[in-house]
Amino acid sequence: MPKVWIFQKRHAQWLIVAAFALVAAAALIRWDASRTAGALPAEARTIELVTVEFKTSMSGGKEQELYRWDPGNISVQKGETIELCLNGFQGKSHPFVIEGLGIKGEVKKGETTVVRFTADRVGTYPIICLSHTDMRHSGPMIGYIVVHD
Ligand SMILES: [Cu+2]
Repeated sequence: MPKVWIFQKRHAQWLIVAAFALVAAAALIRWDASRTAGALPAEARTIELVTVEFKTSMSGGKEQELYRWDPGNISVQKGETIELCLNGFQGKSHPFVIEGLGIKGEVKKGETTVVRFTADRVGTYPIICLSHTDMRHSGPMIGYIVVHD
Protein backbone atom coordinates (compact mmCIF):
# COMPACT_ATOMS: atom_id res chain seq x y z
CA MET A 1 0.00 0.00 0.00
CA PRO A 2 2.75 2.59 0.82
CA LYS A 3 4.47 1.59 -2.44
CA VAL A 4 1.39 2.53 -4.43
CA TRP A 5 1.14 5.84 -2.59
CA ILE A 6 4.75 6.73 -3.46
CA PHE A 7 4.09 5.86 -7.07
CA GLN A 8 1.10 8.17 -7.10
CA LYS A 9 3.11 11.01 -5.57
CA ARG A 10 5.77 10.61 -8.23
CA HIS A 11 3.07 10.49 -10.82
CA ALA A 12 1.62 13.73 -9.43
CA GLN A 13 5.07 15.39 -9.54
CA TRP A 14 5.43 14.40 -13.17
CA LEU A 15 1.97 15.75 -13.89
CA ILE A 16 2.97 19.08 -12.34
CA VAL A 17 6.19 19.15 -14.38
CA ALA A 18 4.26 18.24 -17.53
CA ALA A 19 1.65 20.94 -16.85
CA PHE A 20 4.41 23.55 -16.36
CA ALA A 21 6.08 22.42 -19.57
CA LEU A 22 2.77 22.67 -21.42
CA VAL A 23 2.06 26.19 -20.12
CA ALA A 24 5.62 27.28 -20.92
CA ALA A 25 5.39 25.81 -24.45
CA ALA A 26 2.02 27.50 -25.05
CA ALA A 27 3.39 30.82 -23.83
CA LEU A 28 6.45 30.42 -26.05
CA ILE A 29 4.30 29.60 -29.09
CA ARG A 30 2.05 32.60 -28.44
CA TRP A 31 5.05 34.88 -27.94
CA ASP A 32 6.67 33.52 -31.09
CA ALA A 33 3.46 33.99 -33.09
CA SER A 34 3.11 37.59 -31.95
CA ARG A 35 6.71 38.27 -32.86
CA THR A 36 6.19 36.79 -36.30
CA ALA A 37 3.05 38.86 -36.85
CA GLY A 38 4.88 42.00 -35.75
CA ALA A 39 7.81 41.27 -38.03
CA LEU A 40 5.60 41.09 -41.12
CA PRO A 41 5.57 44.24 -43.24
CA ALA A 42 2.64 46.40 -42.24
CA GLU A 43 -0.20 46.70 -44.71
CA ALA A 44 -0.10 50.10 -46.35
CA ARG A 45 -3.08 52.42 -46.69
CA THR A 46 -3.26 54.02 -50.11
CA ILE A 47 -3.93 57.73 -50.40
CA GLU A 48 -4.46 59.36 -53.78
CA LEU A 49 -3.46 62.93 -54.58
CA VAL A 50 -3.84 64.83 -57.83
CA THR A 51 -2.22 67.97 -59.14
CA VAL A 52 -4.83 70.57 -60.08
CA GLU A 53 -4.70 73.96 -61.74
CA PHE A 54 -6.84 77.04 -61.26
CA LYS A 55 -6.92 79.81 -63.87
CA THR A 56 -8.35 83.28 -63.68
CA SER A 57 -8.17 86.63 -65.44
CA MET A 58 -6.78 89.30 -63.15
CA SER A 59 -7.85 92.93 -63.41
CA GLY A 60 -6.13 94.25 -66.53
CA GLY A 61 -6.79 90.96 -68.32
CA LYS A 62 -3.64 89.14 -67.22
CA GLU A 63 -4.11 85.37 -66.98
CA GLN A 64 -3.00 83.95 -63.66
CA GLU A 65 -2.70 80.26 -62.87
CA LEU A 66 -2.25 78.47 -59.61
CA TYR A 67 -1.34 74.85 -58.87
CA ARG A 68 -2.42 72.83 -55.85
CA TRP A 69 -2.22 69.34 -54.43
CA ASP A 70 -5.71 67.93 -54.03
CA PRO A 71 -6.54 67.07 -51.31
CA GLY A 72 -4.30 69.61 -49.62
CA ASN A 73 -4.40 67.97 -46.19
CA ILE A 74 -3.85 64.33 -45.34
CA SER A 75 -4.49 62.93 -41.89
CA VAL A 76 -2.37 59.95 -40.85
CA GLN A 77 -2.23 57.85 -37.68
CA LYS A 78 1.19 57.60 -36.03
CA GLY A 79 2.83 54.30 -37.01
CA GLU A 80 0.61 53.86 -40.05
CA THR A 81 2.25 52.82 -43.31
CA ILE A 82 1.07 54.97 -46.18
CA GLU A 83 1.36 54.48 -49.91
CA LEU A 84 0.98 57.96 -51.31
CA CYS A 85 0.04 58.07 -55.02
CA LEU A 86 0.72 61.49 -56.51
CA ASN A 87 -1.13 61.69 -59.82
CA GLY A 88 -0.07 64.24 -62.39
CA PHE A 89 -3.31 65.69 -63.74
CA GLN A 90 -2.58 69.34 -64.52
CA GLY A 91 0.77 71.02 -64.95
CA LYS A 92 3.66 69.51 -66.92
CA SER A 93 5.96 68.73 -63.99
CA HIS A 94 5.97 69.10 -60.21
CA PRO A 95 9.30 68.28 -58.58
CA PHE A 96 8.61 67.98 -54.84
CA VAL A 97 10.01 67.25 -51.40
CA ILE A 98 8.19 66.05 -48.30
CA GLU A 99 9.91 67.91 -45.49
CA GLY A 100 10.71 65.86 -42.40
CA LEU A 101 10.23 62.50 -44.11
CA GLY A 102 13.28 62.67 -46.38
CA ILE A 103 11.24 62.09 -49.52
CA LYS A 104 11.73 63.77 -52.87
CA GLY A 105 10.47 63.06 -56.35
CA GLU A 106 8.68 64.43 -59.36
CA VAL A 107 5.11 64.21 -60.60
CA LYS A 108 4.65 64.42 -64.36
CA LYS A 109 1.44 64.99 -66.27
CA GLY A 110 -0.37 61.70 -66.96
CA GLU A 111 1.91 59.75 -64.61
CA THR A 112 1.69 58.55 -61.02
CA THR A 113 4.55 58.81 -58.57
CA VAL A 114 4.21 56.46 -55.60
CA VAL A 115 6.01 57.03 -52.30
CA ARG A 116 5.75 54.78 -49.28
CA PHE A 117 6.45 55.81 -45.70
CA THR A 118 5.66 54.96 -42.11
CA ALA A 119 4.89 57.98 -40.00
CA ASP A 120 6.75 57.33 -36.75
CA ARG A 121 6.43 60.78 -35.20
CA VAL A 122 3.52 63.10 -34.58
CA GLY A 123 3.83 66.30 -36.59
CA THR A 124 3.05 68.18 -39.78
CA TYR A 125 5.03 67.32 -42.91
CA PRO A 126 4.65 69.68 -45.89
CA ILE A 127 4.60 68.39 -49.47
CA ILE A 128 6.30 71.23 -51.32
CA CYS A 129 6.36 71.64 -55.07
CA LEU A 130 9.72 73.14 -55.97
CA SER A 131 8.44 74.71 -59.22
CA HIS A 132 5.35 76.43 -57.83
CA THR A 133 6.68 77.92 -54.64
CA ASP A 134 4.76 81.21 -54.41
CA MET A 135 2.25 83.47 -56.23
CA ARG A 136 4.88 84.65 -58.72
CA HIS A 137 5.50 81.00 -59.64
CA SER A 138 1.84 79.86 -59.78
CA GLY A 139 1.83 78.64 -56.21
CA PRO A 140 2.25 78.12 -53.36
CA MET A 141 1.68 74.46 -54.13
CA ILE A 142 1.96 73.02 -50.65
CA GLY A 143 0.04 70.18 -49.07
CA TYR A 144 0.28 68.91 -45.50
CA ILE A 145 0.57 65.43 -44.07
CA VAL A 146 -0.64 65.67 -40.49
CA VAL A 147 0.46 62.75 -38.29
CA HIS A 148 -1.55 62.34 -35.09
CA ASP A 149 -1.61 59.89 -32.14
CU1 LIG B 1 3.84 72.19 -58.92
